[in-house]
Amino acid sequence: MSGDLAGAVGGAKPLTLQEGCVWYPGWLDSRAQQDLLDDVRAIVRAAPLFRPVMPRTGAPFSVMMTNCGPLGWVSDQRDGYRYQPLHPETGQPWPPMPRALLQAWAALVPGAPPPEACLVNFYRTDARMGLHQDRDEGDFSVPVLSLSLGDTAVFRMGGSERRGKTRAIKLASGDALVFGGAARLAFHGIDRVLPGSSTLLKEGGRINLTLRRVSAP
Ligand code: MD6
Ligand code: FE
Repeated sequence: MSGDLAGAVGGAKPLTLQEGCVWYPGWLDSRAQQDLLDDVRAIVRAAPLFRPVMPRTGAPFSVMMTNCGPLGWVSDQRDGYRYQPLHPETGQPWPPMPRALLQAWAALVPGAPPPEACLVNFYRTDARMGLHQDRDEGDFSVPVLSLSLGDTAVFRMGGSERRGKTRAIKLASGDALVFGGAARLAFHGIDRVLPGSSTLLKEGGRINLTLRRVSAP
C-alpha cells in the first residue's frame, strides 16, 4: 500500500507550459512511484484492463484502460465516450481511489472538489494517443491532474483549436501535469513512448493516471 506522500514529492521546480498548464518534473520520487505502481496493480486486479473502441467506427485504441473512483471513463462503438460507475466487462463498481492519488490531488489542485474518476492508461511501447480534448466532464472549471509511471512519453500539446500550433514535452516517470484554466480544453496527445527509458516496469511500457472531476457544479 502507499506510504505517506509527504516528503516523497516535490522534485524539480514546476514549469508553466501555458496559462493553466503546469508541469512538475519528478514530482514523485522513486519510492512513491513504486508505491503508486503497487496501487495500480491492485486496481488492475480488481478492474481488469479493457481495450476501448472509438465511437461509430469501432476502431480499437492502442492504449488499454481501467479506472478507479466512483466513476470511470469508457468508450464503445454504440454509446461513445462517457463516464459510468461500472466496469464495462465485469459489471462491477470501480475500486476506490488509493490514498496516494487523493493526496496528490489535494497537493496539486488545492481547494478543488474531490476527484470522481481516475482513468488509468496503459501503453505498450507501440501505443499512442491521438490529439484530443478532455471534454466529457460536466465541469471544465476543475483541472485534470496527470501522473506518469514507467517509460518516458512524448506528450504533444496545442491550444483550443485542433489545427493550432503544438509543442512536445517528454513526460517521465514520476512527472505530474496539471491541466486547468485556459489549458483545460487544450488539445493534447501522446506521439510515442520511448522504449527502455525507465526500469520501473519490468516489461517496459508506460502508465498514465488522470484524475478528473466529472459532475457539474
Ligand atoms: C497520457 N494524457 O499522458 C494522456 N488528459 O497518457 C491525457 O490525455 C491527459 O495528461 C488530460 C489532462 C492531462 C493529460
Ligand atoms: Fe486527455
